[in-house]
Amino acid sequence: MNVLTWADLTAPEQADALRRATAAAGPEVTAGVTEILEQVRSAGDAALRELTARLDGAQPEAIEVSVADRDAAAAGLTPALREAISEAAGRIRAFHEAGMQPGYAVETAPGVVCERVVRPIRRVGLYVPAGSAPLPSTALMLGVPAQLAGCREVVLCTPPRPDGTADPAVLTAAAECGITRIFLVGGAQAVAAMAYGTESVPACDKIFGPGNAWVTEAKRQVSTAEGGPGIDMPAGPSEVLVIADAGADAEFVAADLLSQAEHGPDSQVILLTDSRELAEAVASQVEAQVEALPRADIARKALSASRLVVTPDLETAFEVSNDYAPEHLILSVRDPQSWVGSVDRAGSVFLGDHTPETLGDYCSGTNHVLPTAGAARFTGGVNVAAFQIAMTVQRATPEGLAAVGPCAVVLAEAEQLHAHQRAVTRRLERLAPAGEGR
Ligand code: HSO
Ligand code: ZN
Repeated sequence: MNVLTWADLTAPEQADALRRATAAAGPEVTAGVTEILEQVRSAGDAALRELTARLDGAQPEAIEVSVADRDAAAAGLTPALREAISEAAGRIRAFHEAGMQPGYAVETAPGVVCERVVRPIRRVGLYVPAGSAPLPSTALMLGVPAQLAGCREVVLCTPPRPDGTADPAVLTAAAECGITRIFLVGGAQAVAAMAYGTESVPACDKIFGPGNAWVTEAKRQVSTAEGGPGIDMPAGPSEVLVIADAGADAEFVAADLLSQAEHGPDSQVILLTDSRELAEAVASQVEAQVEALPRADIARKALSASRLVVTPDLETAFEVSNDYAPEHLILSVRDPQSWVGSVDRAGSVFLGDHTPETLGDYCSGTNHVLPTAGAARFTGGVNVAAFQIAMTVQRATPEGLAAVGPCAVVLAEAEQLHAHQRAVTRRLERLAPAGEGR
């Protein structure tokens, strides 16, 4: 890993140092996805069976997992894993529940009450990937807030294993969140099934979850089609940015960088530090630690595009980080709490030497479905509100109409929308017929 010196870089070189590998799908993925969507839309379950056999090399007995099979899955797990799933779910539930926004009502003028009422999205589709490894934690991160929101129907799609069955830990996590409708479908075909519906998979109103380029492109295509479902957010390759000072522990920083690098060859890994010694120590720690990882090959690929950058001071490091808007930001600095005010763009922030990203990935309580590719400029991660619709309700009494109606009349006049205007004036006239004053 080579170390860059921020102050020595020209502006274009600095921009280059922050550039992400493009998350946009290439033309073959775009066209391939369009074809899969079309196939599923026209042939339904038959298309799902054919695509699953061809792309996943699996032939599940049935597309849907029975609740009995779901419940039997937990028996195949070690007690430690069973307990970890429910322990993590408990903390994710506690954190997400505390963040739920109740409705509210405001009397904006005498006799005019405006309310916000919250309704669950009726049917949501959760995608739980299993590409290079099944991710039961993702089932919890999506299933818990869906359950708290009160979604009437929660559908979960996950790719089958080569023997045609589902990963038992994913099934157990789904059971933990009360999910009963689980389908053995992966990739773009899963997104197509949840968007359009097939004989067995119900069409969903909103589709959530991370996935590879095919899944991401499929979400993009179905959500931009007329009448298509909503989606959570663009979920590109995962990212971590660490800001470290001279007092940071190089061994821990390297371990955090590697935990991100092992996700995939396109994972984005960045270290910003005001200490050259620390940057060099981290570089050699990474070399030493990567050897022992079972996923060393994947991590090495990601590391080849990683950046270790020495900034003139920590303030510059925070500016650079805010420009980059990372999915995960780790502050390995002394008194990290005092730096939180300097962060205004990041998906999830981890403070100090004892808060590895891994805690947030699994079990501290926060969500791990977070904005990547710079989307932290305008959104946070998945939360209960993402599974809800905020609807407004209002009611005016005759006095209320008399109080605010004239304001609408003037604005409607300015917009030359006379039907709008008359919807108010006709009523006002009834309240105070002409000749009765006013
Ligand atoms: N770091 C990933 C989430 C994850 N890590 C799942 C382990 N399992 C994206 O935020
Ligand atoms: Zn992770």
